[in-house]
This record gives sequence, C-alpha cells and structure tokens, in this order.
Amino acid sequence: MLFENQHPHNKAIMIAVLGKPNVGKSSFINHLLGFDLTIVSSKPQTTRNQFHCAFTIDRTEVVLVDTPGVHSTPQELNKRMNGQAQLGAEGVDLNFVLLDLTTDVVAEFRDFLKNFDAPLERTWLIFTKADLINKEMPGFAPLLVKLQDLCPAIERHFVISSKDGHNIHELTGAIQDAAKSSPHLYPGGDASNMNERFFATEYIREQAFRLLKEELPYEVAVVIDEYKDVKQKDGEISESHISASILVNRPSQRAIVVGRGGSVIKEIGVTARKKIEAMTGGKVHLNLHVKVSPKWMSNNYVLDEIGLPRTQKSARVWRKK
Ligand SMILES: Nc1nc2c(ncn2[C@@H]2O[C@H](COP(=O)(O)OP(=O)(O)OP(=O)(O)O)[C@@H](O)[C@H]2O)c(=O)[nH]1
Ligand SMILES: [Mg+2]
Repeated sequence: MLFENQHPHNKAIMIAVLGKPNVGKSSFINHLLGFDLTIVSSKPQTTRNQFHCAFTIDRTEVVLVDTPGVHSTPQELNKRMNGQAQLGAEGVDLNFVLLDLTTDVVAEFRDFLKNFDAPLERTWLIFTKADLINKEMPGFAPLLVKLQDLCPAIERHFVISSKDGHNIHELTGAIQDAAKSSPHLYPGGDASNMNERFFATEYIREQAFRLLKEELPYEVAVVIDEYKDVKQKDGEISESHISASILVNRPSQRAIVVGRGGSVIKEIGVTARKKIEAMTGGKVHLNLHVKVSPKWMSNNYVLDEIGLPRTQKSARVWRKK
C-alpha cells in the first residue's frame, strides 16, 4: 500500500545526524528542512529522543534522524538518551557525525566514539559553526588524517554553517547523489514520524530550556495530560485544547518554574502556544501545570511516558524467575 502510486524516478536516503551535545545537530536539520521543526537551545542535551525529519529535493526524499548528543553519564535519563542516539543510527544509509569547529574536534570525536556503543559504518564528517572561525583553517589536512585514523568508516567531510548557509548547497547536492532509487517513506508530505502531541511537548520544553537557568532545564520534563482537536464540518481542525504538565524534580523548583506572580510559566505558555499554532495551523488553547515528580529522571514510568525506553546500560531491575 505504502509504495503504491510512487514516481518511478523516486530516490531516498536516510541519514543519522550524530555527535556530542550542542554541536548543532538540530540547527543543521532545521536549516536543511527550511523551518524550525526540531528544538534548539544554547544549552547542551536539548534533544532527548531520536526521530525522523523528512524533506524532499526534486524527486529525492531525505530523512534526517535527529538524535540526542552522545555523552558519558551515570544517570538513567542520560543513558537512555545515549541509547536513543544508537537506535537512531540503526538501519540508516549513512551517518553524519557533526563536529563543532570552535572546539578541539579530535578530542570531541574521540569522546563521541568512546560513548557511542554501536559500530559506525558509512560516515561523513560535518564540521559545524564555520561562521565562527577563520575559514582558511591552517592545519586542517593533518587534522583530517587524525580523525580518519580514529574511524576508517569516514568517506567524506564538509565544513558548513547553519547560521550563514556556508557549503549547505554543496552538501545537499552530495546527499542527492548518494540517494538510491527507492520509494518515499513519507509520500504524503509528512515531515516526521512523531505526531503533533510530541512536538507540542518539545515546544514547551524548548521554552523551559530558554528561560530556566543552571541545572533546572535538565530536571524538567513535559507530559501531555489532554490533547483535543475541535473539527469543523469539513473535517478541518479549527482549534486544539492542550493540557500539559511540566514535571520538576524538587518542590523548590516548582516556584521557579511558576515565577513571581506566574510570570515564568506564563511566558513559557505564550511562546510555546505560538509555535504550536504555527504547526497545527489552528488556534491553540494551552493550559500548563507544574508538578513535582521527585527523581523522575530515574523513574521508569516517566521515562517510558516521554519516549525513552530502557537500554542495555539501564540499571538492572528485579525479574521473577
Ligand atoms: N554560530 C553558529 N551557531 C550554531 C550553529 N549551529 C548551531 N549553533 C548554535 O549552537 C547551539 C546548539 O545548537 P543545537 O542545534 O541545539 O545543537 P545540538 O547538537 O542539537 O544539541 P543537543 O540537542 O543538545 O545535542 C545553539 O545555540 C545554536 O544556535 C552554526 O552553524 N553557527
Ligand atoms: Mg539537538
């Protein structure tokens, strides 16, 4: 069924977008998509789930898999985020490992490989944030040799910027050339395998990452309590009623997220609502609550609820013999 009525010249490619936290994976994906689908922040560990971000260039469908930044951690939440990165790379045609040019890229790549438990097959290195450095880059060739020594699966590299679009055109051309003849996975034009409910939680969490300081963004999760679409006679959605809970780890954090006179939660709500409305195309009524859920970052029920299943590195659980 899925592959019926597809153009015989269709091509497709699925690419895992991998790397350490904060290197610019989600910004890169949004730049290629042409709109802000996946959330971005200046703080590391923003993305927590792996998911598809799809677009087409002429007859080529490109599915980029956004993934959480891979890092070393003893925490159950973070172990599961690393697990998501590995899952995101399963069965893809190509891996892009993003390296932030403003850091020591060799150390960064070594650290990534240490914490990424799956073998890397076909890999292109994407050097990001080129707008922030001297583009002549003396000493770049020996650096590439060192990186190649760390991972023989590296086939190509590109130096790009998601801010000023440097080399993006060349890269998308190379992606098109690498795509193989194939039916499209999202022939109806869907941009993701995740639904609007998931993106609503992400857009709320994005504002929490923007407004909250220090460790607080990392101790916040968002769950939807109710999501109801109101349809017109022609079946079009006219408005959506969304109730969501912002979970925090400790009672003292509740007051910070609410803010003086409710100012912080109000700003989270107003800004997130605008982005959700841009996604749904209809009016959104967004109701936010803050709930204290002590130690939710190691609570199996909450982690499952936010789409982070156990991994092989998860803490052992008691099983009946
Ligand atoms: N100047 C500049 N900043 C960039 C570029 N790409 C990303 N950034 C910034 O880098 C920060 C991190 O970007 P993200 O896209 O959230 O990074 P990420 O790799 O998805 O991060 P995690 O989801 O936390 O793993 C943000 O402040 C971005 O605005 C770029 O090409 N140039
Ligand atoms: Mg991200």
